[in-house]
Amino acid sequence: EGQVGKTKIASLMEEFDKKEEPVDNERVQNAIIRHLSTTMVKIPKQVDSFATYMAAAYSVRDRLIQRWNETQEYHESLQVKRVYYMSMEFLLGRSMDNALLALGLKKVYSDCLNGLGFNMEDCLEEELNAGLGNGGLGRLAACYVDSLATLDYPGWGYGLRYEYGMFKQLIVDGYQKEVPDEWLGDPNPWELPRPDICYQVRFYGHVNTRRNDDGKEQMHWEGGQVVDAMAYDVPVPGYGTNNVTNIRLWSCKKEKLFDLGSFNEGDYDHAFAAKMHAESLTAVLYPNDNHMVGKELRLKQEFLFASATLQDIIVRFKQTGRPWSDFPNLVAIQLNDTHPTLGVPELQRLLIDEEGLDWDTAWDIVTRTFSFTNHTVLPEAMERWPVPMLEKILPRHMSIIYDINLFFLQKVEKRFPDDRELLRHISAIEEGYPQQVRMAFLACIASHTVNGVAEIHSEIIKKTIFKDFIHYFGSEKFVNKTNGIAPRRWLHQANPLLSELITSVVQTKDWVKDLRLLGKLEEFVGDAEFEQQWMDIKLANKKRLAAYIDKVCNIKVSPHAMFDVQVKRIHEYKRQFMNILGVIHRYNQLKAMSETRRQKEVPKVVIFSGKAASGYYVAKLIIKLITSVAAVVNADESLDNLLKVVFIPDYNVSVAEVIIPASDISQHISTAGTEASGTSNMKFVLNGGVILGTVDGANVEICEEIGEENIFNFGCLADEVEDFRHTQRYRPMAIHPALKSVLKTIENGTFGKPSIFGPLIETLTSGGDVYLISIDFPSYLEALKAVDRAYRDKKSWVARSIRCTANMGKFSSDRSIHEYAREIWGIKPCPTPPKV
Ligand code: B1N
Repeated sequence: EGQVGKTKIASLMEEFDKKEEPVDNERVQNAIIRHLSTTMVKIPKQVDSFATYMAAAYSVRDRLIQRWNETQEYHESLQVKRVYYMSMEFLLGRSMDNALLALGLKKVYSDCLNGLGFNMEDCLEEELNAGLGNGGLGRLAACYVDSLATLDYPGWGYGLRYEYGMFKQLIVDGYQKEVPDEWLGDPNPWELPRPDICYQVRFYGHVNTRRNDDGKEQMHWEGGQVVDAMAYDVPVPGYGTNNVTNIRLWSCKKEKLFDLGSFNEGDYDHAFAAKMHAESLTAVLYPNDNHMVGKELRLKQEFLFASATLQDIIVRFKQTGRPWSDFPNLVAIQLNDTHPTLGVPELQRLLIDEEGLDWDTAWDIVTRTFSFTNHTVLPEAMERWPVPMLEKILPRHMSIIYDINLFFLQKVEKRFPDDRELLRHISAIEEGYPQQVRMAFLACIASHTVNGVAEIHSEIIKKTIFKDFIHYFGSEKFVNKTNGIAPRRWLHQANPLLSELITSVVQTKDWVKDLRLLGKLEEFVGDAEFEQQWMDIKLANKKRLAAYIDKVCNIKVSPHAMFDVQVKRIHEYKRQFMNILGVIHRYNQLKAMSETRRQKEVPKVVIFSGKAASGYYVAKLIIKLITSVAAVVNADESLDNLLKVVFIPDYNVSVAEVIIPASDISQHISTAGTEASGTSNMKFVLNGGVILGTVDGANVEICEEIGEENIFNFGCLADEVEDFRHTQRYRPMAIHPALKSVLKTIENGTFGKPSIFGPLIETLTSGGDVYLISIDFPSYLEALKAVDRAYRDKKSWVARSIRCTANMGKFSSDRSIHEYAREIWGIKPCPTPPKV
């Protein structure tokens, strides 16, 4: 009876998922109305644009769930190899517009919403931003999942479901103020809770040795504290395909701290208070970009993430019934930087302690499964965990790490006998008080492939952090995978006007999935009508941004001025400080000019946006300097509106979608060798914006693709940096006259009490100018002049802008993912059959 029932259910459900609700205005409208009434529980007079957005979102979600089910069942039935992209961060932004475009539903929904008396833009604005990441690394993970889905690759993202994502940034009195980010709303229509997918994760405790049935000694990790990790699935639709990929995010249930005694004694309130106070491990994202903070809670987050993910992957593997030796044939795991590296000892532990495999068999599986992406060379970002902390929180893992390292060092010693220096350098355990585990080394030892994120970066890591590993492993293990961005979000969605123009001249929409097709735009350089349309669209996007600036900053800027943009995390190495020093220089120049001379200058709006880590004092001072300069410059009527300075608060994915299409020029001016890749540089150029940048990260490859006449480069080169740093350290006062006079403007109180900025200026003087602002400042000013000169020639500027977009094909995340799939993961596209 039960069997018959089950079969019936199975076949009915399979049929249900295969048959998608046809797309027509009436059916879509019905679905929205149904969700307004049932899911949202609204009566007509309560319906507003938020309720309507939510109802529309639920109706889209219904379609996504069916396709999700189909995709997962299909991949499971074929037992295809999957990649698992493990990342502590996924900066997804909003989902609705992306989903509508992917499913080809934008027009129908737009019509329906209009029919109901709402407009699409207003409804889309109701959605909260999923900001589960700091910056480039987290957004890259989101773009990569978009490409996995779009290209039909079997793969999932794994991450953490922070209750609070990246903080909201307010600007109060010119200073950054952090406010908690309640991104989840209640409820969040874009996540599917999975209360039945739950794993126990242990902390602390001790390790016992026991003999198993065949007399072998086995380790068991016991006692301590156990928390539950529960899965939430976020469906990610591919563009123009039936595939829907999954991002599985773990949420830590509040620790079960019910005091049963209190309940029995009738002290109900007190028992609850204990539960409410127990903080969840997944409460909040650490807001540090390119910086490690060695907090116990962060280590616990990393382990919760690693353990739940590996347990889940193993459960799924076991369902295939295949032998353990097949594990690497079905599973590839990518470590997004070192943050998920505890997955290495955790997989080793699960295989030997729980599944009874021997060390060598297990280690062979581990090393054929993992690969690792390095995203930074900044020393302060390198994860190192103190051995005593690991011993306390994860005793079994610490002993496994010791063994991994020991066996590794034994092999190194065999190859290079009597080289104690090499052993000390290459060890995953750094000597010192206390000893520390170098997570990048552990990840490297356990991975079959290690990659950097742009050509220049991949070369640098071979010469620096992984130098000794090349000596031992050879260089084949170290490869480059230049980052990419999703054309769906960063052109098609963010810049609908330009997308439409592109489609009309490329004569196909296929460029959304095949970005090299943009090459066709080159043929339209010189076509007067096309160039006019190109400029009109840039102007329209600048008007959109000007309206946003007016709304959030209460500053009026002219869309006819040059928009000069630097938006990214605030960091000394990214040198927003140098940018604002350049602005002050410009301000002084303009003030010193005669009226007639001034008439010839290019009006400019300098736009900044970005967050500083909450504990990063110098970065916060940089924000204060920018807002202080802005206040003075914007109020100065003698400048005839030739210069405006704007700091747009609370930079996030949605704000980026408005800013990026509106730039004339964008600045990517990190000290050479410090920015691993950068990805917003790609987004700006794809939208016809020109780069002013150093010879760093992906700027180098962008220059190769678009031609050096279409980019403004300046500054010292990566291989000169070491020497210059040395000189700067010992001649800190060797400061260029132009820079000196700019510093004087700050010190004489032009922008408020000079003492406020003392610590910032000291980074240049007594601080040794680690990021070489005083070295690059003169060539930076020259480059700014060159930009102004070029901008005055409108005809050649528009040609340059078109050529920029035309030659960005390489930087699609689709290209990156194809490379990872073929050269690292060994996975193949597996398109879910289309709907009948
Ligand atoms: O990763 C991006 C690159 O494009 C950027 O150049 C790079 O700076 C960025 C610790 C990081 N590297 N390291 C981090 C983030 C959070 C954290 O807690 C480090 N982010 C990057 C994508 O490759």
